[in-house]
Amino acid sequence: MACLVPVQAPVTVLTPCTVRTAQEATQFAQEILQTEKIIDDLLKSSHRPLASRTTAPYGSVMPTPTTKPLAASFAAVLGFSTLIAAGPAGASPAAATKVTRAALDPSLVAGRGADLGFAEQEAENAVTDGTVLAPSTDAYSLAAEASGRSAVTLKPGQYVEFTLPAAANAITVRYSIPDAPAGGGVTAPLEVSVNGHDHRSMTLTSQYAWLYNEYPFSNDPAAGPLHPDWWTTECGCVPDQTTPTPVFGTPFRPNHFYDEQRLLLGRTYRAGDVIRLSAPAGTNAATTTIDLMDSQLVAPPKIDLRAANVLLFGADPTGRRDSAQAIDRAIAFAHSAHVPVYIPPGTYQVNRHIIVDDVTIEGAGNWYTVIKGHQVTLSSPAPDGSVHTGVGFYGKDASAGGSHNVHLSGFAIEGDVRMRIDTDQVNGIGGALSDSSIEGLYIHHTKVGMWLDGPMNNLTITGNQIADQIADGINFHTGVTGSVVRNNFIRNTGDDGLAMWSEKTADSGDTFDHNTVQTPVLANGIALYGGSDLTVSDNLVADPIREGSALQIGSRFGAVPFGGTVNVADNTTVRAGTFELNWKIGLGAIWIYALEHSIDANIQVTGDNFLDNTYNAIMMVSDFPVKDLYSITDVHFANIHVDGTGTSVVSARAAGGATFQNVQARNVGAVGVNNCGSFHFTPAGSEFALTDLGGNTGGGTTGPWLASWELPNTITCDDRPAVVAPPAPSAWPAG
Ligand SMILES: [Ca+2]
Repeated sequence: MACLVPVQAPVTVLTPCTVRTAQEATQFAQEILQTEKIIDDLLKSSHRPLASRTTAPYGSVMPTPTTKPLAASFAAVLGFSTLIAAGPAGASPAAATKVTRAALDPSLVAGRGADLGFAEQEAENAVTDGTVLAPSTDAYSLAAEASGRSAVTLKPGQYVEFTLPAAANAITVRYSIPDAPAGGGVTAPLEVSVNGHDHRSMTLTSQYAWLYNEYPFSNDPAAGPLHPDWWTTECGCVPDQTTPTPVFGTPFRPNHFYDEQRLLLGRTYRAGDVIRLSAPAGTNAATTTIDLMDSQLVAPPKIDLRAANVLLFGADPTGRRDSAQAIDRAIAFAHSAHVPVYIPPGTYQVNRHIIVDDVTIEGAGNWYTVIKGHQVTLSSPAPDGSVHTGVGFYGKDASAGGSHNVHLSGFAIEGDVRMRIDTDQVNGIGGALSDSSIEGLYIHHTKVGMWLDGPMNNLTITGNQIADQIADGINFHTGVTGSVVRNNFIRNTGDDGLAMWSEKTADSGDTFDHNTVQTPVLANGIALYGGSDLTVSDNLVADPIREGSALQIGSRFGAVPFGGTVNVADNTTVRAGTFELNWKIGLGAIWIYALEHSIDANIQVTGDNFLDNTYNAIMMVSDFPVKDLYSITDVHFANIHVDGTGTSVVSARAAGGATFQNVQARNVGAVGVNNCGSFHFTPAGSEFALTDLGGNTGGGTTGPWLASWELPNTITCDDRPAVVAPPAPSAWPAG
């Protein structure tokens, strides 16, 4: 146990009650100093000595009870104050490599999506002697999974370099290197230099990339189809009922090619400084593909001297010893002492769930405090069906009452999940968390970043980054109510980026607001599966790749029907409206899908911008076998810009109807409305009616998108109209 011990007025710090002897005190001090050493290692990857560091160790006497001296010294170490690194002598700052958001000019997405303080620069806009990949949206290709649908491939000895747009002390590199010949991934070096010096090396990995085959996917590039008894789109057949048995090339359906890695640069560089990423001549990776680089100025580590410091309870910040029990002890103490738990900078090994209830856990910031685990195979399956466990912070199960008043902030969770097993609870955050908050985490290499199993109420998720997941980014599953997901950045999920899944019990009163979701390699950017009174607002969704689109409102997966009002307001999507590989038709950037029930809730789609749609902007569809069972009604589109469609603005393949007001379109590649209704093609027209409420202007090669001749229900059904690639999106004239 630990106590609040006044060390020296006016400072009070927590020290362990068990520290009673000089020997124990010395041991404690050594552990603290060891942490300091780790912090140093974190911060001094540059060659500059840390002469400026003048701080006392954690937990020792500080001049004042504030965190200023220590924070200030970290600031100095990081170069926040006067220690800005010098640029090339006599050189004026170079023009910065173009800064983008989701590969778009930021002015096109102002006020939408997340702002987490980093600047995105696409490799395809940078200086390189490598090969720029031709843009493509074809699934199973490096280009399609890249941000902006392009990247740069380096051979050994080649480079790509980015001119910083603003001062930065940290970068994130999104990259892909090949798999091992038999699967399982490889590691390979990437050299990083600034202005031709300050060389350092990153170790890239493909151990968390490269999935193959059919759901739930495989790490084996040589395997034949996992489900020869399933209808398979590549042959348009059921393989094991087909003679001769079709043979599929290998690797079969390779995907999930990319990974990202973060690097603290150890000092602050200036706008105009040039960061070069090089595939060294001797690299074992035949190709190193760089998609983009994010750069930012990371704040100094946060310090909380009044909290229960996990080091006092035996946690090992070097990552060598397992720290799970120590963190448990700190939580137990914090719970009884009514103080937060603090996890200082370092890497902490945790290979199981940390159960949280009525506790606040804060790290020093997600660049400094890393909770990292390896996947563990259980000797026998857990009651929940898991056959593995791994690092994660879990509320209690809803059936046990769930957890309440949990507040997690400022740390990273680095998992070790390489395969999708849907019964495994190997998520970054899990369980039921009511009246709780999750803020400022970085979650990487888990199955799902945050998988919440309700019923539960009032969770706020803000300012988190979730990357390189095997499945979803965040999923509100079953009876999650009154909860908000705001200002989060989600990239490279293996399933939906953000989802509300009302399986059996409705999610209601929830909001996804101001999030950015990029490159989900499967499924949708943002998906609502059933539920009531839901809001999806001011999000930015880019580059969905297959079997999904940017926004889906879907009655499927055993979800309860939609109810109340569903608001989809002021979102921007780009390069969505993908090709559906099973149906072999193009989708819409927003995809409303009645598969298991009719959709008759009040759905308001207002203020959204659908940009550079590969196929359609808007699709309403019921699957063919249920087209006479379910319809889509009470959907209303207003104040929308559609800039570029490969095919139509609206594709209707269901019974029902929708209203349109001030839906302005340009660069439309096919007939404005592709109306099939429910495929009876009677003289009365399509079973889907469009209502023109005025202001629906613009169009493309075929004239106005919503021409009077199309109303209310003219059949214009065409499964596969020619695709006209639209021009790049541009600013919409004012007014
Ligand atoms: Ca890119």
